Amino acid sequence: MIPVALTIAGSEATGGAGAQTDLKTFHQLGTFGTAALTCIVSFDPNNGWGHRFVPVDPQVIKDQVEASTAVHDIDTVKIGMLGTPATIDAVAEALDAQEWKHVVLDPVLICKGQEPGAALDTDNALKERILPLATFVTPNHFESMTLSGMDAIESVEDLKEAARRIHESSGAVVLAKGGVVLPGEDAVDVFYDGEQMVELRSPKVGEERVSGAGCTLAAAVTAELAKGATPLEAARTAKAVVDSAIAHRQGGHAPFEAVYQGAYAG
Ligand code: PXL
Repeated sequence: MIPVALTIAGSEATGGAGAQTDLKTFHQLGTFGTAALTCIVSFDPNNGWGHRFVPVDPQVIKDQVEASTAVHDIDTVKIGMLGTPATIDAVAEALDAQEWKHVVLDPVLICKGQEPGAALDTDNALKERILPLATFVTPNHFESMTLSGMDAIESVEDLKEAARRIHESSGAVVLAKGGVVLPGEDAVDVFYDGEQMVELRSPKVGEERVSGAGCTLAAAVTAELAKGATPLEAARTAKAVVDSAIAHRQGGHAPFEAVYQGAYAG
């Protein structure tokens, strides 16, 4: 049997991020991908490519998880963009319906195009309801500050401190991403599982963020865990997948480029 991985994530129609990215990554890494959509994001080409955001009905989210887990034996799930407190409740309830070996959380906190007030509610609900269920969490620079309560993360040492704090509060394995935000020639991610603190480094590919890099990283971790890798092995492979996906990125008519996973050979 091909290992199965489920993503619970938003649709981003252009194929650069969200569930589309997760499924491509799952496929490239030899897993059978399934998806439950939480929301539909459509960039607006006539309004600065802002996010038009429509939540999926909470019951429909639960129905999708029920269908996917009824057809397949799934013990590994990735959580991506959720978007509203009602969505978060639905996903927490859906996850409660069975045991999971791995719950990989990409803690997408603020999505452009949302009301700041609504986003704060969403952040708090994510921390209260989903973070405690996570076994592996992949915060970016901004999310690491929010989840650790640190005011600034300016060095790899700061990032390690954030990873420690997030692990202590959640119990999850943490892969904190420095990305292009931290200074230096390398993109540095920090892995911490409560015992090992490991720096994962690779040369930065340009200084611009590429759409979908975070989704790809968490999806690749998910696929590798579904295949039986250890968390550290999964993190190392995921970093290599993201490096390849950024190197082979795809441009278009939007001012940002998008990752492409299809060139990763493993
Ligand atoms: O990259 C974060 C992200 C995740 N999920 C969806 C998105 C985005 C960013 O646009 O649209 C659905």
